[in-house]
Amino acid sequence: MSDEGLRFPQGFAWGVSTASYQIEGAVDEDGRGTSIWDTFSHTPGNVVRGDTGDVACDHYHRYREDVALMRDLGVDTYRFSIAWPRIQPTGKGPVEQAGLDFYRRLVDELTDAGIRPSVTLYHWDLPQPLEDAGGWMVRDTAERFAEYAAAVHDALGDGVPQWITLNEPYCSAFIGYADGRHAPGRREGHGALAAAHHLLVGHGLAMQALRANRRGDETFGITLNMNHVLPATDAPEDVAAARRAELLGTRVFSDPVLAGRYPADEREVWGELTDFSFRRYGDLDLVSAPLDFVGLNNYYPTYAKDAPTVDPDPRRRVATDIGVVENPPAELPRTAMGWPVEADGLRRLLNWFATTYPRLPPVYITENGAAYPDVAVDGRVDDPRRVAYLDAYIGAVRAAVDDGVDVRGYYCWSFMDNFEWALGYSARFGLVYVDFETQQRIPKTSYHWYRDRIAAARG
Ligand code: IFM
Repeated sequence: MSDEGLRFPQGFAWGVSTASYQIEGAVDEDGRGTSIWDTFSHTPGNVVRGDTGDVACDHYHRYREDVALMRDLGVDTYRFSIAWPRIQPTGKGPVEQAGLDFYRRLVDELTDAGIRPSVTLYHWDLPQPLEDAGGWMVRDTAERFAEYAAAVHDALGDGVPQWITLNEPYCSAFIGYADGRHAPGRREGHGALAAAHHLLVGHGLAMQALRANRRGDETFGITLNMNHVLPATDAPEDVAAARRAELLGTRVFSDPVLAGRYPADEREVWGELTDFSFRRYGDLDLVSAPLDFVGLNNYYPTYAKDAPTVDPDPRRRVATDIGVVENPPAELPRTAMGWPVEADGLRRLLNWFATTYPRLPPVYITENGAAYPDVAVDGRVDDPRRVAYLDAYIGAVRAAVDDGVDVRGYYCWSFMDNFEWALGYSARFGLVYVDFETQQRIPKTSYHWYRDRIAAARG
């Protein structure tokens, strides 16, 4: 490709992403409380090989080495999350200064390295005492979240230009409270929809608190995970299945936040499970207050096929059991997660996003990347499939920018291999390989490639 074809608009932000429980370790240090992921991962049968985040990448102690690697990578920005139980060990009440001090050291280290911090306030590590009191199924958790958000912003607001309230509320609500494959591991029907709503209320309340205390030119937003959805075939039942998949995977969150409406078809799909009585007058205004940006996490497209619901009895059916299976074209390659690789899906998604929501604020791709079974040989890790994946997806972002979508930045998931939730350490997404026995970091071929790609994009 010509040099011109590789360029991105001036000021486009290049970054890498991680999340607290996936990398930090040090779960018992400096007054940190227990999160739902500590409990979940320590419960036999929940995580592959019984892995936990107890040590993870030991980033809590090695953050200086990690920031030095980011500096050499040449990124503009680093997206990380704050562990709520480090700040409020029980999820409410006074803050734990030692926890805040860690993040202050990290923010300072990044700033000294010329890297802008981007903070996600909630990337799934809910304090366990809040879960014991009902978790996201109860509204009180949303109120506690806003208090916590305000406390973190008070302490770090002067050093952090970008703030994200929630990461992927879909996963918190539906994988956590419907499928039960993620913490807190519950299988609720009605409850998962209430959890989805309370997460959005938490976002709205936190936005209010953050905006009220804006220090300068910080920007505030939310990150949603979304796939572009197509029917697997032209059959009318698959077209209808695609609409349901889009509702569950995307519009449950994006319609209230970006259009100030609840999805029109939600009652048709879930009316038997819930009367939506957990919603209060005024919630939509709260949830849809303007954002400075929206973060979008995308890895693959969804090809939806109609299928019978797993449980024919609506009283037992979980909210994700909507009669859809994923059925991508067989010719698409897959990552180690089994996810189909099709970069054009990201371009389609960005165009769909901009067309569906005319009030769409600037977009950041806050996560995109791929897991492959990397191995270290003689101190080197060669990962050509990740390079090809990133090359194609970054190309798709550039194409969407050319289409007129206002995309302002791209964060690769992930900076380094880490604890991939229920898959433990078995799925590697990093640009940097981590030997979990020795904690040695080895920049992969993709790390060097990304450094060069960023330089070419800047021109
Ligand atoms: O590792 C996760 C991350 O925590 C949230 N988004 C998807 C990633 C890959 O599964």
